[in-house]
Amino acid sequence: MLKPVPTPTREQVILDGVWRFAIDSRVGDEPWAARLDTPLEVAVPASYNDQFADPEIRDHVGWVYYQRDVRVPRGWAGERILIRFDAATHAARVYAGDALVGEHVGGYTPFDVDITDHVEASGSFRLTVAVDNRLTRETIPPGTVTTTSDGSLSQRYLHDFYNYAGLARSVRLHSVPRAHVTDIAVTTGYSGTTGRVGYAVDVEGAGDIAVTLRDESGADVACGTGPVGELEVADVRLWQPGAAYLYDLVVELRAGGELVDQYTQTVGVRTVEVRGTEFLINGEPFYFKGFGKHEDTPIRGKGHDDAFLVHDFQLLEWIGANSFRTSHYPYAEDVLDFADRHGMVIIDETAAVGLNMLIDAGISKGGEKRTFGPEVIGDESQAALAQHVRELIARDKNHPSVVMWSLINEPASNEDGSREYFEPIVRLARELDPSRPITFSLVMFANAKNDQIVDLFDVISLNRYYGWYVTPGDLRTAESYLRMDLASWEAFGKPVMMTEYGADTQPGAHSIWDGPWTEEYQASLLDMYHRVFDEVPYFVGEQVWNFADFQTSNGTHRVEGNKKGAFTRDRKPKAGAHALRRRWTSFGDRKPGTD
Ligand code: GCB
Repeated sequence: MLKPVPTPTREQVILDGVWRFAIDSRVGDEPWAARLDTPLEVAVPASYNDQFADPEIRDHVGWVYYQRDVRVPRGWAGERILIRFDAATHAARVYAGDALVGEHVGGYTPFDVDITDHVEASGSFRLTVAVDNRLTRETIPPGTVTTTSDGSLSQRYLHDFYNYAGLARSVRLHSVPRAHVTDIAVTTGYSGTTGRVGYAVDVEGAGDIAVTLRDESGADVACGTGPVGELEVADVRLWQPGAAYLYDLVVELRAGGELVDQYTQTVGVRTVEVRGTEFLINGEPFYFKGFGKHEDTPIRGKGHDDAFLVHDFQLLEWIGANSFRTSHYPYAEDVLDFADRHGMVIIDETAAVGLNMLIDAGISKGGEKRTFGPEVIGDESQAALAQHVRELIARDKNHPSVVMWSLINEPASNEDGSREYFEPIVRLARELDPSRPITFSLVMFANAKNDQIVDLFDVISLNRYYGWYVTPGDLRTAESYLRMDLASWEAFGKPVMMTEYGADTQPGAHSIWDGPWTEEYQASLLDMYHRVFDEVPYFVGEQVWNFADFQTSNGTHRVEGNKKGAFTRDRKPKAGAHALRRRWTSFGDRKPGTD
């Protein structure tokens, strides 16, 4: 799926700004059929929840309406006219005037709505977007909606981060020529100093395809014709962690000698491979240092914000991180573009979090024991996840920064039914992208003895909370548990990494003892984990939970959100951040002690 960008044949109008807004209970039926009768306006892109000082809006369950008037540029006559939503969380219906023109389910992947037949160049139209925040057993992530005694809806879900909703990413009106390039897929490799860029171009309509590869100075380095081909790049400059290099693949569609469409796809030439117990980038063992993150900031919720993007990457560099996981959903495409340009290594995760009935709002609670089956997480959920994986790989397949797919976070992989549910998903991901390894993050109670799916994956990624949920305040016992746990995975002969470890930490809380919630405790816990990691030869990376504090749903186990951040929600370092910086700046992209 191609991101809309202006080219000699394509234009766009960014529709970000302030839109009219209403929740469903405050407007009549068919509110899209006229100007929304509402005093409220809302910022796009941003989740709507925290923008208002109104609990009925923040905690609303169901549809909300966004509306604005849109003018179509006069030069677009004869073009196809589309609207791209980078995300509508979690489902959307789009109306041009009174007409329903598109629908989408899935809150973190983009979709286009073709409105060519409903609008006219130089005309204007009323754009209404209905957005639904409900999570059910048929959605990814899952949840349950119940009707309370007063008739209002109540939402529960199994992950801990707050269920922010709305239009959290950009909305764009864009034009493409009638005959146009619909998709480009690239694969890369090299031998010696010669690079290889394979390409496959899909088009709608007739025409001849020509491609040119340009280096960063703008010089042509290779060219080809036809929809599928392979280009050789002499003296190739590789895309490396921390040292990005990007080529431009300029794709042209011509008919009768005339340019019909042009699109430029960036390309980073690099290889990724799991060999034995090593994770290799460009044939070199790579050691992941970094975090699980969230898209989460005050007021904006999950709204994408370029200033936070720039600042977060600055902090990642400051702390010596080389990677992060897009926990627990695909992030805005702008984040991956930025990572491509800055050599950040990404584990790209789906929105499949909470496929585990032993967890409630992120906490192990017992409760409903069985996760997989027709009455619980069944075929509809599996179909939704398959569709989500298709959309994720379609969007992100060309990003050199993405080195691995994380297909699930903390499923009940220790339960019967998990293999039947996940095996087809793994097969699908491998079919769609044979070039990247895949992983998933294992929950604490899925271990080397009872896990039923880990053999399907390339890398064993563990989420472990010894010293926090298990033996809090007792780092000595935690250390022995961690050592035993890591040792138990050796027999699998695969690389092992930690995708979550950490401790909630209240900034400003201090102690000379092992006191949970203090800054010293977070730093000591991290030091303890690192001591153990460095003993394990098949260990390939450490990603702390979390980069920054983030908002959660209400509950007595969280104080104003999850506080496991190395940084506060407004990006101030805790003592743990300084401890991480000392460690991570003391070695490069290889495992400590192997340089
Ligand atoms: C986990 C989850 C993560 C939670 C974290 C916690 O295992 O994957 O989403 O935020 O634990 O802090 O409890």
